[in-house]
Amino acid sequence: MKILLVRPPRRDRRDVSLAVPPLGLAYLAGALRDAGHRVQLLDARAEDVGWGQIGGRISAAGADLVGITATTPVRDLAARAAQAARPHCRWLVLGGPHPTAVGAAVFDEVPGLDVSVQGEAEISGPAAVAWLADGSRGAPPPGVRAPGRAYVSSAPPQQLDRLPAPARDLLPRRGYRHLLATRTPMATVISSRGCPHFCTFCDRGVGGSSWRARSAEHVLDELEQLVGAGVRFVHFYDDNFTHDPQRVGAICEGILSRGLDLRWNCEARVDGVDAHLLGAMRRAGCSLVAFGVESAWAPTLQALGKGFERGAVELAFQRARAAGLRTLAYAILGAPGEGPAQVDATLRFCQHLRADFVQFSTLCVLPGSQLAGQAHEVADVRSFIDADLERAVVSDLPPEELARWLRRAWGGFYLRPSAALRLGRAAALSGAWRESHRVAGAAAAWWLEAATRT
Ligand code: B12
Ligand code: SF4
Repeated sequence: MKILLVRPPRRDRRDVSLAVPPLGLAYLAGALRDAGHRVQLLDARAEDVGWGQIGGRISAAGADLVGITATTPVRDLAARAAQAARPHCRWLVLGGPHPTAVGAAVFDEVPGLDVSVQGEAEISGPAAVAWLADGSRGAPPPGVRAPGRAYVSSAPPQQLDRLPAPARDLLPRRGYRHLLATRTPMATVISSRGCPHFCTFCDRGVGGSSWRARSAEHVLDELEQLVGAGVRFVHFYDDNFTHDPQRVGAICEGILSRGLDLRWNCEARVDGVDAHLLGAMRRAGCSLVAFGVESAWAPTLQALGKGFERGAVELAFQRARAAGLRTLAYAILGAPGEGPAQVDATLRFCQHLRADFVQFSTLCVLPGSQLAGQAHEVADVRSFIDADLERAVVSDLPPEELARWLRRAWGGFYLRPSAALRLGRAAALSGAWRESHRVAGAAAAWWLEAATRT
């Protein structure tokens, strides 16, 4: 069968985020190709394909089946892409975190779908295609949801080393950038899936709560292939990269013993690293670790289910700095229960940590997260990096005031000469400077809008 996998276009010019490779679609493409299908991948975001052109591009692919990926903040864009695709294909399929989180409701949100695939799709994706091609006879396979039919969930693959490799050859050659990549070209890698922790804002619907890892050897083989193909920087997007420190240690040793000329970043929990591991990571080319800091206020950390205290955050940042690593802190401002004093404390905490970069957000409710089950007032507060996303924000602070704090947070951190220089250097090294006029424009527009509202 001829299959086209699609990441929908950007909403509009307000979306200034850099595009990183849609690795989930690449994994799915690899599995579909292994099952004997002819697969194409259209990453409209990276290729700058707009809403005016998407229908034409889909039609030109001549696919029997079109598969679209969706996260919740862009679910309406998936619906729009589905509408554009419907006249040009026989079967229309949706997959990704959003359909996984909302179940049968997706058929009302995205009209015209034949099926949605829930969870990881390397096994259920090809099974869905076979079921459709066979006339949709009998019950849909596990993990595949069809309108009006009974649904049976699928178990996520356990032996990750046996999964087909992501079909990166189907991705566009240009268009991918990560602001914190210190070299180009960059790639993303997922070396493990799932996370056993229970942060209340996190939707682990796709990866699940059991941590599954690829072996160090398997990861190293992928890194070696990437380096062979000219890649010089990798961002590990695992939910919990350092969950097994021994495995990370083996990856680090392998990078050195195989002589891989690679720099890389990863995401980690503050309680998942120690000085020894951070030192090994640094020696193996790690340049930055991103940590979820969230808040300086203990009751917020507890309410968010983080499972660590402020002291653990301080220790992790100290150790990372001592190992020569740069750090990114993810901070959440104005979670329920927080007033101005607590938000201000978090801003001061980020400076006290001497984080090299901070990403300030508000607390958003995602379907599939524990927060979604709790009653709350929802507001509409966005910063310039997520101005285009549909997001439900919860806070006890009035929206105007939360917006003011967000503005103060970004400005207070990045308008310091040292941080501004760091940001400029990051933009230059990562190639993001090419898009900096768009980001700067969006930041200025957001700033002005917030200023005129207050
Ligand atoms: C890398 C990443 C990003 C990247 C880019 C994402 C991308 N897809 O290109 C960046 C940094 C830009 C990003 C941004 C954001 N992200 Co993000 N991100 C991730 C992360 C860490 C890894 C994604 C990944 O590669 N996973 C591994 C692959 C194997 O899984 P997958 O992508 O889900 O794909 C599998 C299945 O979903 C399925 N599938 C996917 N697409 C399709 C399509 C079809 C047709 C089929 C059949 C199947 C299918 O098959 C794939 C293979 O098994 C995930 C967490 C996670 N562990 O997945 C969060 C995650 C996807 N992000 C999330 C969120 C909320 C955001 C932000 C809103 C963050 C913010 N600012 O608050 C923004 C919004 C971005 C947007 N426009 O949608 C949520 C989404 C939850 C939801 N219900 O939608 C996640 C799940 C994190 C979480 N646990 O809460 N993100
Ligand atoms: S936020 Fe990170 S640590 Fe917390 S549950 Fe999600 S993936 Fe795990």
